[in-house]
Amino acid sequence: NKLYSSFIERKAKGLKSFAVLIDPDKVTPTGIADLTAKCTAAKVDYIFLGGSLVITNHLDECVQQIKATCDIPVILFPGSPSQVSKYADALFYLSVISGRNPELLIGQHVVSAAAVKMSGLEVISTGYMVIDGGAPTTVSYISNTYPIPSDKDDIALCTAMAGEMLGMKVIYMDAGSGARKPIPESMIHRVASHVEAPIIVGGGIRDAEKAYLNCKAGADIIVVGNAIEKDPSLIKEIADAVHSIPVKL
Ligand code: 1GP
Repeated sequence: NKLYSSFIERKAKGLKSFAVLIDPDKVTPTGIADLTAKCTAAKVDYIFLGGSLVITNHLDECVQQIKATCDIPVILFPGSPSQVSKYADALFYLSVISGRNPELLIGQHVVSAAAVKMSGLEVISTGYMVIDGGAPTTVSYISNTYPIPSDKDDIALCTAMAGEMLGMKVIYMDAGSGARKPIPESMIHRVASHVEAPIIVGGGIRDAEKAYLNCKAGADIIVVGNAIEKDPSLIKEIADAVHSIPVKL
């Protein structure tokens, strides 16, 4: 459990982490090399790899290219049960606990369980919470679930607590890729104050200031995809902001 242990160790020290999300559908081999060079220079902590669709069939190659060009751990963030690659370091085994779609709570897990087990990947049980991002996002459409309203901090908290008590190891709060409105700090703070599991926050984060404020509010790992695709110089800016939070003494 190397990666999960790194989450726990970093959280205990108050160290915040920055993850760059790569969508396999949106990158080329040269694009990957450019991106991983920037991630290495910026000291990015993790690379998350996945997308809601994954139209192309080159997940294995994509992971291998990332691994060949940097030492940053790659964690699969699958949008569907087919997105498993043994070349990655770990896999978020996501249960969409914000929704009431049984397929995404347990159905697809049953379908993919044998393949996941045989892959030998480190499996990180993840309570995945979709939060309303101001307009329907791909994740709310594809998952066929209602997101948690962004002003219902207590619903988010109780959902995260339930996930943690069911044994989920991390809580992933996501406004959805390209969300108009990222998750409010008040909701992150409410969840973080009563949940011990590491908290990943993403969706619609476009600048270093929001990443910093989310960390101050209690997020442990900040994930950014869309904004970085548009402006790769943000990788360094956001990484520096996330890493500027002082460690616990
Ligand atoms: C989506 O949390 C991620 O699942 C990242 O969202 O692409 O909006 O940064 P963005």
